[in-house]
Formats: sequence, structure tokens, C-alpha cells
Amino acid sequence: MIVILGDQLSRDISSLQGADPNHDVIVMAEVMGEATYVPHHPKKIILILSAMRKFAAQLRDQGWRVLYTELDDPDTSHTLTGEILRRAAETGITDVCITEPTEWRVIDALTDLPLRVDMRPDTRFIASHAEFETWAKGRKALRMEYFYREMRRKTGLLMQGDDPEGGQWNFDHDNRKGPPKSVAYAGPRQFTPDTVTQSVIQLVQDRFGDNFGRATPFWFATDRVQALEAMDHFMRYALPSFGDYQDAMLNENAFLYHSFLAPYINIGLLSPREVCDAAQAEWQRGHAPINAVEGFIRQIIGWREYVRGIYFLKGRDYTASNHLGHTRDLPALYWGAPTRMNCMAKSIQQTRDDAYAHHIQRLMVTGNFALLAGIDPHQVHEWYLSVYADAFEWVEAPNTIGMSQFADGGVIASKPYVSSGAYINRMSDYCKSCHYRVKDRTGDRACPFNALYWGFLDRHRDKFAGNPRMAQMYRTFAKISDQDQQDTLEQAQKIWAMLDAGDRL
Ligand code: FAD
Ligand code: DLZ
Ligand code: SF4
Repeated sequence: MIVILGDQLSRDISSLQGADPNHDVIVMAEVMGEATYVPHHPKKIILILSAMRKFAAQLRDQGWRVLYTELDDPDTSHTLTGEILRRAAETGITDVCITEPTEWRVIDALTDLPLRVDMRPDTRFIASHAEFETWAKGRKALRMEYFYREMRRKTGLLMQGDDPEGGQWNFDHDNRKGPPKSVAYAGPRQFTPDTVTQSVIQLVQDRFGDNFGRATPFWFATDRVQALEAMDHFMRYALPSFGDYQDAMLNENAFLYHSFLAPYINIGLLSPREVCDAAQAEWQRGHAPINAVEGFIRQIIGWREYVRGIYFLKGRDYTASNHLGHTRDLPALYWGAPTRMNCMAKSIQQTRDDAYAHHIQRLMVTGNFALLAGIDPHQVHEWYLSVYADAFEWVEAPNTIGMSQFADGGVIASKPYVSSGAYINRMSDYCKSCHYRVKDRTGDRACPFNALYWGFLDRHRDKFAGNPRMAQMYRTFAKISDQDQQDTLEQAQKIWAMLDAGDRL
């Protein structure tokens, strides 16, 4: 029995290597256990179930026997392991082959099964567990940049012999321009739902209509052919400007020049390697500049591989990390309750509409606010795991617990990603149409990010004042008059109290 999970929809998945359609049975299952371990965004559930159904249909067309459980199957056991056991009893099969699941929870459940389970490495990733462990061993700090160089050498991407193309490993100093006046890209390629997707939309609306997020209009790619089209569209129209505006944020444009490929790569419709090869080809034919292509490839063979390595290196308890001892509940505004903070309102509205926000919205708006506000990192983690179409624990948790909330005490980030409103103002057009004044630290109309920023630094002085990368921030605060410092810290206390009381900010 070959088991294929909802994020393993790749024809070259290791569990299918050497398999025989005349002899082997494929098992796939839509189950409530997976659909409810967090309250997933409806668009995320539609994507996964629809892509699973279409993948199963393709396998059948190729001659495979697929035992497929639909979500409302009357005989379902509602869990993945329950379905494997049910199919084992039905067929008399005792040998199961599966590609290693991406998540500890599922690995552990499968390991406990009373069957012979052959769990094969997930070869869609570029680095194996052993390679990451070898790289990490004995290092004081596990910085992505050095791991990334190893991945460049391993893949040969943007390499000229042993040297990086263009003479540099990283072209980030050319990136990160402020918000553009206009965006010459209409956004990711959109698809009209076919009959399979339409019936899944109906199912998800019926069963998960109360979850945060809009099910429709649904426009995602749900099979490999469509995902390849989405990739070509990005390479052709957006990649050349990807680097320049990677960190910019706009009221009226959720995607700017971002790829929206993570949802497809993470469920297996596209392979990370083929996406990087396609980007490299755009550079080789002179269509996209090196800063864009290197920046894009770094996100995939650098960050994506690195966070996966950290997830498996740090083990099952990583998601319970809480280095800063933050305990406040996640405010209702994360689930769409009204807020006057325009940056938060827009990032969360885009999230609700399309199960998407780009990296800087996640890191420097919603993540930054949660960190400054002292929210329990586990609640923050569960929110990110729920609301994004690309969210799977192996990639989401290191980004949230580590990079965004500093809850791992600095495994991923050398200092917390915190900023006042000034950064958001520099990188977006949000502040111009906000109720709050981005330049004010105190007063009723002062941008909440400002006082909270200084409040955060003051509250965690013992942890960060000695960090050379943060000393400048403490020196800047010390230069403000004593009265101003006191007023600012009182304003922070006031905002924290408002959050505790559930007041609107
Ligand atoms: P682009 O901006 O077009 O980037 C290209 C590709 O690079 C992405 O498709 C993705 O595969 C990869 N990538 C970029 N940044 C990262 C990163 N930091 N880690 C891993 N891969 C990266 N990404 C997820 O795939 N799933 C998540 O659940 C997730 N949760 C996040 C939570 C937080 C708090 C933060 C700060 C980031 C998170 N990210 C996550 C990383 C990143 O924000 C998304 O990968 C990216 O926004 C996806 O949109 P895109 O495909 O348009 O990416
Ligand atoms: C996320 C998800 C959802 C919503 N539903 C299913 C499902 O019904 N069946 C399935 O096999 N997978 C689903 N998934 C993806 C799994 O949660 C994912 O495969 C695990 O997180 C593996 O680590
Ligand atoms: Fe966000 Fe502050 Fe700017 Fe308003 S003023 S958009 S709250 S950063």
C-alpha cells in the first residue's frame, strides 16, 4: 500500500519510485483530522482537497488502483491512520510505503501503526536531514547565509565553477526599494474552477463556512498543468522586478511582484528545483537581472531548505518555545475584528480574501505587532498555520516561532525583527491613510507600533541590551528626555492594558 498525503502530490514522490500499478495499491484520504487540527482558511482546504482529487484521477488514468476517501464518505474513520488501517483490513495488505511526512505529528502517528511501514526520505527537498545535521554540527550560530552557499554549491545554481555568478553570493543591497508608484504586473495567474474544484468549493463552504477566510472567488491552480502555467506567468511578467520591490507593501495590491508559488511548491505541484531552474534560465537569457534571480533562488534553496532543516533539527518541542515569556492572548483583530491600524487591517483583509500575505506583511506587520504586543507565540504560530494557503508546520513554525517571534531565543534570527511605525511607513503606503500618526509616540492618535517598540525594548532590556546589533536602539532611546521616555513607556502600558481588556486599537 502506497500512502500519498495531501502535501505529497508529486508524480516523482519517493513512495512511487519502483512501484508497480499491477501489484501496488495507492491510498489517499480526505479526513476531518487533517482539515481541523487548526481552523484552516477555506481557500487552503479547497486547494488541497481539489488538488488531491485531481492527482488521484491522473493516477487512475495512468492505470493505478487508487483507494480514495472523500471527506463525507459514510465509512470514514476521519483520520489518516484510521483510513490506512481501514484500507489494510479491507485489502489484507500489511506493508505500507510512504514518503516521510513533513510534520512530526503525522510521522509519530504513522510510526505507531501496527503495520510494516517503509518511510522513505522526501527527495523533493535539496538537503537531506543528514546533510543539514552535518552542516549544523559544531557551529555556534546556524546562519542561513552560510547554509545557502552550501546549497548553491550543491545545486550549481548561479555558479561559475566554485564561484558565485556575478562575483557575489547575495545581491540584497540592490533590493528592498520602497513602495512603487504603480505596479506593472496584474498578479498571479488565475484559473476558473473546473467541475472538480467547484464541488470541493461547495463541500468546504458547507463544512467550514465559519472558518476565517473567504472561499470565493477561488482562483488558485489545483493541478500540475495549471501550476506550471502559474510559474511561467510569474517568470515572464514578475520575476524581473521581484528583487526591487520584495519588501514593499501597498494598500491596493497584495502581491506586487511576488510569485504566489509557495502554495503549489508546498503541496508538490511544483518542485523547488524546477522553479529555481526556470528562474536561472530567465537570467541566462537576459530577461531578468541577477539581483532578482539570486534573491528569488535564495528564498527557495536558502530559506526554504534552511527552515526545514531547523524544524527537524530542533525536534517536536520547538513549537512550544517561549524564550521571552510572552503570554497575552491573540487579539480578535487577527480574526478580522475592526482595527484602526491600517497596516494591520490591510494585511489581515488580504489574508482573509486570498489566504495570502507576502513575507514582509507577515514579518514586519502582523508578526512585528504580535511580538511587540507580547502575544503567546504558540497562539501566533497557530494563527499563521491556519490562515495561509502555503502553511505547513515544517515551514511555518520556524518562520513564526523563530524568525518572527524570537521564541527560540535566537536559533534563526540574531536579533528580534521589531520596528516602530517608521519602517512600515518607509516600506508602504499604509500610514498615509491611517487613523494614527506614524510620527507620534504619545497621545491618542500616536501609532501604536511606536510606544510598543520602546516598551518591548525596555521590557526585555536584560535580554537584548548586551546584543551588539541592538545597542544602537538602546542608545537612541537613552537620548530622549527622561520625561519623554516615561511618557512613551506609559503609553505602551496603556496599549497593553487595552489589549488585555479587548479594546479596539
Ligand atoms: P515569494 O516572495 O514569491 O518567494 C518565493 C518563494 O521562496 C516562496 O514561494 C517560498 O517557497 C520561498 N520562501 C520565501 N521566503 C521563505 C521563508 N522565509 N521560508 C521558507 N520559504 C520561503 N512560507 C511558507 O511557505 N509557508 C508558511 O507557512 C510560512 N509561514 C510564514 C510565517 C511567518 C511569520 C513569516 C514571517 C513567513 C512565513 N513564510 C511561510 C515565508 C514566506 O512569507 C512565504 O514563503 C511567502 O510569503 C510565500 O509567498 P510567495 O510564494 O509569493 O513567495
Ligand atoms: C492540510 C491538509 C488538509 C486540510 N487536509 C488533508 C487531507 O484531508 N488529507 C491529507 O492527506 N492531507 C491533508 N492536509 C495535509 C496534511 O495535513 C499534511 O500532509 C500533513 O501536514 C503532513 O505533514
Ligand atoms: Fe500602521 Fe502606525 Fe502606519 Fe497606522 S501609522 S499604518 S498603525 S505603522
